Amino acid sequence: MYAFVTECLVEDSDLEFFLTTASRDVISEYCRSRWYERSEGERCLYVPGSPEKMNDLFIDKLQLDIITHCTVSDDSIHGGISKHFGVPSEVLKWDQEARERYVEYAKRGTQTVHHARGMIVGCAGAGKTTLLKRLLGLSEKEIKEVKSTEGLEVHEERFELCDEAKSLKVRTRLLDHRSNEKNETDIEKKTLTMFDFGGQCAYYACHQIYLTRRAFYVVVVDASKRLDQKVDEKVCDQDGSVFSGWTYGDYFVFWLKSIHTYCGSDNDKDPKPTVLIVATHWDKRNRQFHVRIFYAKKNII
Ligand SMILES: Nc1nc2c(ncn2[C@@H]2O[C@H](COP(=O)(O)OP(=O)(O)O)[C@@H](O)[C@H]2O)c(=O)[nH]1
Ligand SMILES: [Mg+2]
Repeated sequence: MYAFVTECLVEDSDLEFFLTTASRDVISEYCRSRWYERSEGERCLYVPGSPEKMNDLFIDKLQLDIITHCTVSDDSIHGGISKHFGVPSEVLKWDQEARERYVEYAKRGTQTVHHARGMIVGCAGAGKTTLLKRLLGLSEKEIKEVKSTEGLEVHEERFELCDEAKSLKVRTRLLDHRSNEKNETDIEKKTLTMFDFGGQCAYYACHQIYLTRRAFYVVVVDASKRLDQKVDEKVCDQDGSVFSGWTYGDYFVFWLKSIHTYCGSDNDKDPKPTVLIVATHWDKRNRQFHVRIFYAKKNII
């Protein structure tokens, strides 16, 4: 069989015929995508990446099982698999066991949920938590009681996106996670979870774990401060850390760079993360602020 596969399938049309008519088991056993690195003695027939139709036939034949097939170690086929099944490309980078679990669940049936994630980042004291509380519609009195954020606060599915009004609505009835109860209308809703990152340097290392391409970012910056001004030690204890002596501008650049480093993609076709810059303390703003921020931003992205 192997001799037939490698010696008789010379033309594209032969391969196309083979991919269309051979059994799934045979294709699974012999076929691999173009840049797959075979192990010693492994017998394989390479399916060319172009014309695209060949890869599509290969993927279509194996169906969801291609996600757990060894050919996934070649990332040149990831785009095709993602497109075919709507599988996020991250899944294809998971280890074998995790991909097997994914396929097992996917075979049981899938359901589309619309859920977005927003990350509020920036220097300690910039006004991140205050901004979030305002979005949550809290009173001025409640906002004034805001305590400094320790670590990370997750406001799970607290907002709902209203398509018609193109606005956000604060959700009053939240899900009961203990019973994991989600009814049909809950599933249809487009919800938003916000992550409020504590600005203290001590947490910075673990923040990076949460940075994901599948989120939008709000970088908060205090407009009352000059970007070349050193951050107040009382607000952010940097002593003895790599952040020692950092300015407000350094933090701003740090966050923009972190987002682009951890949330960018090797593939140029993937959308870039959306970043909103919010200037707080506008009531006490520094007159030069907008000009400075423009230049700081220009130098990095
Ligand atoms: N004047 C003024 N004070 C603000 C504004 N936003 C936040 N603050 C104050 O700045 C301090 C730090 O705010 P907080 O939201 O805890 O900052 P975070 O560390 O970035 O979460 C608090 O005392 C807030 O009341 C603003 O727009 N104007
Ligand atoms: Mg905070």
